[in-house]
Amino acid sequence: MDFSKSAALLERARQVIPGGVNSPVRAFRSVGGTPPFIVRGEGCRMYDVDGNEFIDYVGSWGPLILGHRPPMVLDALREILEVGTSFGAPTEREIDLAEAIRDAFPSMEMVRLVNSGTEAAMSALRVARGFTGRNLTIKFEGCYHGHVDSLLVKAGSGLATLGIADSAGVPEAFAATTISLPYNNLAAVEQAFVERGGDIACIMVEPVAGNMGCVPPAPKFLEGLRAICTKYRALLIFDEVMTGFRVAFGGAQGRFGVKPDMTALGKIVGGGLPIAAYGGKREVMTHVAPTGPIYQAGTLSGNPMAVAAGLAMLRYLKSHPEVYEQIELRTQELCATPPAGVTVNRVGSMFTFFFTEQPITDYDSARTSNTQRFAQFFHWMLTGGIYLAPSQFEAGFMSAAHTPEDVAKTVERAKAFPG
Ligand code: HOZ
Repeated sequence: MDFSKSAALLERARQVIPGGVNSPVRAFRSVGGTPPFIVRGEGCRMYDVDGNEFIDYVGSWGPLILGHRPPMVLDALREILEVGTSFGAPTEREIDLAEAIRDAFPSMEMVRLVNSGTEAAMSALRVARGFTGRNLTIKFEGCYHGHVDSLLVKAGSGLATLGIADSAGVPEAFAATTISLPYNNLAAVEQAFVERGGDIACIMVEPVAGNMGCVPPAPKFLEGLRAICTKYRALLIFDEVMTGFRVAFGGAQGRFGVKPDMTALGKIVGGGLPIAAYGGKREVMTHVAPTGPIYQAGTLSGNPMAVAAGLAMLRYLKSHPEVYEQIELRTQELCATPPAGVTVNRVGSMFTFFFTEQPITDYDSARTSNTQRFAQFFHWMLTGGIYLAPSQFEAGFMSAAHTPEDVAKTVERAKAFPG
C-alpha cells in the first residue's frame, strides 16, 4: 500500500502542529508508520489521499454508530445551513435534544450541553465538588476522562499509548485531589472510603472501560460502587462518552441496570459532530449557574449544527432498536476467532484484541499485552484495508454500515496474520 502523499502531508503538518496531529494517538507513535490522511468517509469505509480504501473500525472513536454520512444526519445539517450556524442564544432544538437524552438516560433528569467529552467530565466533577462541598475524586487506573488536569492521573488512552504516567503541567496540588485505584477492585474502593470517606466528592468511572482497550466491569463492580457512594453520600459519575448510546440505547447504565447520580456523554449525542453533555439528578443539577453557584458556560454549547445532527441520529436509533442487535451480532462474529495468543474483550459493539493470553480485567493486566506484536498486527490489518485504532489501549467499534461481507473480510485477514 502506498502512503507517500500521507507521508508528505505529515511532514508538512509537523512544521505547524505538534507531532503533525491534533490529538496524540492519531500520530501512530506507538505502532510506527505514517497515519493515512483521510479525504472521505462513506458508510463503514474511509478513503485516504493516496487512494487507499479502509474498512473503518474506529468510527471517529465511537460515535459513528450508523457509519459515515448517514442520510438523516446529512438532511438535518442541510436544514440547519439554511437558518444559521451559531447564535449563542437558546433554540428549541436544544430542549428537544436534552429531552431525548433524558428519555434514554432517566438518571439524567437535567442535562447541560457542552462541546467535548473532556468538558462534560470536567464540569460533572466540578458540580460533584460544589454539591458535596468535598474535594477528592476516585478514578480508576487506565480510565480516561479527557484531558482534565486532576483526572490525568494514571490515565489510559493517549497517555497509556505513549507511556506517559502523569502529564507534565498538572500542579501537584491538583493531582493530589485524585485517588487512583485499580479497575474492578471494590475492596480498594471500600478501603479508600474507610480512610477518607468524608472528603470524597465522587467516584468517576467508565462503566465499561474503553481507554485501556475494552474492559468490562466485573460482576457486581458497578453495583458495589453505587452502594458505597450511597453509603458515604458521594456522587457516582458514569463517564459514558464511549458507552452512551453505544453498548445499549440507554448506555452502560441501561445495559447493567445501575443508576449513577451524574453522567457524562460525548460526541455520539451530536451524531459525530462536536458536542457533549453532562447531567444528573435535578437536586444536583439545579446547583449549576444560573440557578446555582457552580459556574460553567460556553458560546458554542448547544450549537445548532451539532444539536440538529445529534437529534436526527438519536431519533433514528430510538425508532430502530434492531441496530443494536445487528451491531452486537456482527461484533460477536468479528471476535469469534481471534489470532493465536490473543485475548478478546467485547461488550456489545465495543471490542479489543489484546496480545496476551491472560484475562484482561484492569490496567495492569492490559499492560501485559505485547505491544510490538499488536503493532505488527495493526499494520497487517491496515495494509489489508482494515483500519483499527492505532493503539493497544483503545477500543474498536462496529457500525450498522458494516455488512457481513465486511466482517468476513476482516476475520479472514486477521486469521491470516503470520503467527
Ligand atoms: N484519545 C481518544 C480516544 N480515546 C482519541 C482522540 C482522537 O485522536 O481523536
